Amino acid sequence: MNQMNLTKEKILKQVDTLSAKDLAEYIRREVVSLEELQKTGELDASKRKEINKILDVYKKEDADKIEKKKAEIEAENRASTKNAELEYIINNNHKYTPDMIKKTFESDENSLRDLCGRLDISLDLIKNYTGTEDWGSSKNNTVPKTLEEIPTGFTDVFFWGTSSSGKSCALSAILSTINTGNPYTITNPKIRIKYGKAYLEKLKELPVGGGGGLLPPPTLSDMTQYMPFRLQKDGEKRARNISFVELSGELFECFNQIQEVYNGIVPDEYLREGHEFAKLNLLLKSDNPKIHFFLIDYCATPDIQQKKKLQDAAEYFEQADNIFREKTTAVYIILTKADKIEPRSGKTREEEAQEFLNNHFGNFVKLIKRKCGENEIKTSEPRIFSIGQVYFNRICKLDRIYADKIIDDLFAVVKPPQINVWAWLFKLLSQ
Ligand SMILES: Nc1nc2c(ncn2[C@@H]2O[C@H](COP(=O)(O)OP(=O)(O)OP(=O)(O)O)[C@@H](O)[C@H]2O)c(=O)[nH]1
Ligand SMILES: [Mg+2]
Repeated sequence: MNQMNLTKEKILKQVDTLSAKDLAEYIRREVVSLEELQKTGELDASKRKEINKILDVYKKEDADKIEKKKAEIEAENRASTKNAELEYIINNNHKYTPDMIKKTFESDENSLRDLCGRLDISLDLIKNYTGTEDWGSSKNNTVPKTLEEIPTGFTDVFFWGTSSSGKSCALSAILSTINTGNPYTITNPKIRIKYGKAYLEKLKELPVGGGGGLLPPPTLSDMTQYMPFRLQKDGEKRARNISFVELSGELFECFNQIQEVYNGIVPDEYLREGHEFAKLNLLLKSDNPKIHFFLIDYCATPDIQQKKKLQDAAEYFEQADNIFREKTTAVYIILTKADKIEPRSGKTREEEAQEFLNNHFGNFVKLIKRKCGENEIKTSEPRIFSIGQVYFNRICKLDRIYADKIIDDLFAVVKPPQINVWAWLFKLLSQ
């Protein structure tokens, strides 16, 4: 084919010499029309027929091109709608649970895979999610029922916090970090009743790294958990005996009722066996050394309720004076869900946290510090804590950095059990 750059006038002068293909091409490009060619009288019938044949092929090619383009645009639209949907879900993931996600993508595994890929979480966590996993929180054997039953030689570490403040998740992060075996070892203590064992086993399964793991479900309201275990650090000769106590969030309702309804007096029903308040009282009475972690929820809504409940608890601690006695060795205040703090420019997350605590929980923090000072109990400035990235409320990509800090605190405060030389000699001689 020649250059195909003739003007209409030139084409019309060369109708008999230009090929049918060239003429058809000029018609396709709308430089000239078939009628104009015919009017010159130079277009013979066979050439016209041939031009029409070529134009039919061109028409079909053009129609195919249009169809292809249309299909491409539709696919792009579909992808951008899907993309927008995935973006929305990612940015608002706290509004979803894993089962909602599972249902949304029931018949679209590709998008589910895409979503999990973008969040870097395991697809199986969503696919296998049932919401009814057994977390070993059967009501049997969760706490000792009498003073004699409380294992001796342990340091009891209490985790306080209103409902949903992150107690179970923090425990899971700490126990899973210990369970990595780096640089710690966790073993079962040799005690008759295996308190809270099934729950502890489940909590320590949260994977560090990889595609994330499942967080514990909300704890039943009437469920204090008592979990004794042995903790050892590489290079140390002896393990420490520790019991983690997850207190029920319901206790804070009790503190609130004591202040608001019962004029500061603990009602008899709270002291009956089986009541969460009675369980707490019993555990506080033991001779074991005690550490208390008070968890404050950065994300609690409405925050005012948490503030009120902590204030009521603080008033009760003042009056009952059974938390800051000599058996308490350390008290810490921890602001949970700190990954949700978005520091303003020039500020660190820690600074934002201090400001938040001063503005909202100043009285509570002051009271705890004062009581610790009066009783020579170890404490530190309130700290932040996070379990890592949380998706769909139940899936976590664990970041062990904050858990490691709490474990450091435990190693600093909890002493390995002393060897009783006389008991050891007696045992040796009586063998
Ligand atoms: N972003 C973020 N969310 C968290 C964190 N810790 C806990 N959560 C969320 O808070 C929810 C409640 O946490 P839990 O550990 O169950 O709270 P809890 O204090 O044990 O609650 P109850 O035992 O039911 O009173 C979890 O399901 C998570 O979705 C955290 O560090 N970061
Ligand atoms: Mg819980």
